[in-house]
Amino acid sequence: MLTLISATPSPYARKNRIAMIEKGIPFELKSEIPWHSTTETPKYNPLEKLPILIFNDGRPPIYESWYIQEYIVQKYRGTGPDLMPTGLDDQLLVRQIQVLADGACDAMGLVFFEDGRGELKSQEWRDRQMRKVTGVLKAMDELVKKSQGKFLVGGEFSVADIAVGAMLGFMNMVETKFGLIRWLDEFPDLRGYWERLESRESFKETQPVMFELTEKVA
Ligand SMILES: N[C@@H](CCC(=O)N[C@@H](CS)C(=O)NCC(=O)O)C(=O)O
Repeated sequence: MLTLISATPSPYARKNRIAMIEKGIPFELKSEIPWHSTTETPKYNPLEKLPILIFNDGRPPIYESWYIQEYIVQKYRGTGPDLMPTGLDDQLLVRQIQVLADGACDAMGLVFFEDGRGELKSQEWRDRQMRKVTGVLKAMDELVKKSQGKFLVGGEFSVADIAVGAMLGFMNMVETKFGLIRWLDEFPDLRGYWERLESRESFKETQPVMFELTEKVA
């Protein structure tokens, strides 16, 4: 049995959860708050970040969400859907899309922490991060328009769709819960694509839920 260390709002861990559900790989979910003192993340990942995939047979744990996706795709080829197109150019495009989706989540995470810095907050820094988020949303909207109602790469559902869907689910949570961004009405095509993804069982089972940081980050 595999164990995934996850956090309930994490778009990164959600990608891995969705991939394993889509492929029918059984795993145990362990939800943590990686900034709290009780977190086990430093025990497994020197970067102290989740998601982390733990094996029960002595293999070392692996971390970094795109890398875990790669592991799942390569090691579980033949189990469930491939989640990766066959041609090299398409595969490279999938990885490029993953970079953008993760980067948008990274930038939004930085906005959160910047907003928590009180008088030390830099508006310029915050604007810079938000520009990245909207830049990625625009780029994804263009890709969706090109894909003409299908999936993003090669017409097949892949880890690129999972990355973009998890990123948009995170942005939706940020919009509805905190009002930090408005994208739902600004990108109707992107919204339609995201809503189609959210209707999949794997997306329904992994809805992001915000947690409360009750400890000072140390
Ligand atoms: N690039 C990493 C980002 C993971 C990440 O930022 N995870 C957050 C939780 S959603 C975390 O563990 N943060 C703790 C920290 O930054 O120290 C990935 O894709 O796995």
